[in-house]
Amino acid sequence: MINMAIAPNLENYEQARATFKWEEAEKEFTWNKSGKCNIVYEAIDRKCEQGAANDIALYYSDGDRDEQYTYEKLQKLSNRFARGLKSLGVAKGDRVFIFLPRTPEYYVAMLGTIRIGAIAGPLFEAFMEKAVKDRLEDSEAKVLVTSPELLERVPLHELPELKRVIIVGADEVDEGKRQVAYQEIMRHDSTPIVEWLDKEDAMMIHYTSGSTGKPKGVLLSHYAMVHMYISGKWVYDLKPTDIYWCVADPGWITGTSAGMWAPWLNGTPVVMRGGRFNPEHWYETLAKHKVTVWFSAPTAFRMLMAAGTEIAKKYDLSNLRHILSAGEPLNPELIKWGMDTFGVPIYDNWWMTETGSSVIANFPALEIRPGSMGKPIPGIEVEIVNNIGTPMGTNELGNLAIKPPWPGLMKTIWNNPSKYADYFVNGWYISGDSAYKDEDGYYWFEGRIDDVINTMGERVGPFEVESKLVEHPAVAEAGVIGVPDPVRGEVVKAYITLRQGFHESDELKEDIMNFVRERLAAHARPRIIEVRNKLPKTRSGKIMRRVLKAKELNIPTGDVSTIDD
Ligand code: 6R9
Repeated sequence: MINMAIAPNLENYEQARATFKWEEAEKEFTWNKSGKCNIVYEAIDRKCEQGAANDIALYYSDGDRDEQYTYEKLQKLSNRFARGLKSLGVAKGDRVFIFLPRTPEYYVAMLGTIRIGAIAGPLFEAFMEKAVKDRLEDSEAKVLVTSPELLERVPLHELPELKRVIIVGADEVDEGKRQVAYQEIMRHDSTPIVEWLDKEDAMMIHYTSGSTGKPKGVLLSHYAMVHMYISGKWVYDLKPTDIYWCVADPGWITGTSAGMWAPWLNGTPVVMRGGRFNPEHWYETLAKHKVTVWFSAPTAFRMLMAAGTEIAKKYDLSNLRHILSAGEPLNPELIKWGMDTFGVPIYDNWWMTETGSSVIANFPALEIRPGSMGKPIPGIEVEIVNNIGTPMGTNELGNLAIKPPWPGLMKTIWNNPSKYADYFVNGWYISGDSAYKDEDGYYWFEGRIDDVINTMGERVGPFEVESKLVEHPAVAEAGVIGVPDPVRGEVVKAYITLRQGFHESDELKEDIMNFVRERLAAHARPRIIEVRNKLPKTRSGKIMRRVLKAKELNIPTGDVSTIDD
């Protein structure tokens, strides 16, 4: 038996891997008696019942607002929101999407939605019209929670399933346009309301990008709470006495799974900082709230590094115990920079939207191996397998794979069971990443196997960008790849051919970049555009991104037998 309170360390790690069962962690939750559960009850209500009602659960600041929320306050606000949703006819299983700036109302809406068994769909604030529409359409969302500014990017006339739009921060709303004011919703009473659910019932949908087709709706269940709880406890090493800031936007999995669920399930207060990236504001936030555990990402570290260490020196950051990183490879130089600047280690951890929570980690109780992702957390079996799902030897490069099931594993891809089935080969979940394992069981990340682009730690699907590019009047065809970038990991590069009558110029390229930025999302816009007379294609007409990439990186193009001409 593993002592649940203490993360496995180097001495007992192997034993923990051999003996830890998720049922042990399940015992910490209420369903053990009732058979039913709800992640919101566990994260918020139960903390109130256990005497933490007046403890701070959330610190929020954005330069304008400066607020604190106790567990009880979040409980009451989310009860009001939940009752308001019910009054609109929202029931278990309905999709409620949230498209808001990073503010406490984001969390209130998430908690209120999930509390009544509805499925929350968190969206990233930077999405533009096309990205918003695709996600609301695919999920058949019934309610959207948004702000007056972001509402302008919601094509209501093209979304007949969307019955109501709750607007946060509007003085008045247009009821004829299906709108209802947040303050109206919040007039409902705050007495407790919880829908008791089966643990496999749906909790939230995060859309994420693959290499082909539209974004995929990754559906996570309430049972993921067990995994998020263990990641919080062992990987992020969170205690109720910590003050924890995860910088990720709740529109991405890191912002919900690691940003709200993992800490609250462990009774750890959360810091949320509104507004855009700004080194001064970030250091000020760390100092002001006396943050002890900070979760960020390599691109942000590189941007802080570029801004200069002198800025950090102006603030008292002595409360930091350690820093966490995920989303992209964490190079050893960054770990060194972290040590020099903050005097604490940065621990890398690997996972995906689809895995629900952390899978491989340099967790604090282990010894860091800089440059590696670390070791699998006990309870999850990880392997390197070949293309037919057969395990490979140590130091052999192959597919990073995981043995299903584990609690955080997605339940399905919304509306697309065949896409879900595509993830599994010979009984293994295939991540799409390539990696190898060393003699000591540490895993080393190599790259993506498919064409998915990772820019600033955010996943961008080339197909979504290509589809948007060809809507521009000047663009005939487009092939999109990721190219290495010293700060952002990768940046989006587009190869295009022009329609008749258009000529290459800097202005035209600028216009095309802006077109994608304004209609899809800022982070997805190509930062480099190269005009070609033609693009490499298969005989069936598919653009061969692999060939573009090989040319770009000066590596062999591989099998080109299907190339046309
Ligand atoms: C949590 C998150 C998943 C993809 C994943 C991989 C990359 C994540 C990483 C990492 C190297 C790490 N990734 N963690 N690469 N080292 N520690 O980022 O989820 O947005 O779904 O992205 O991100 O390529 O496949 P998501």
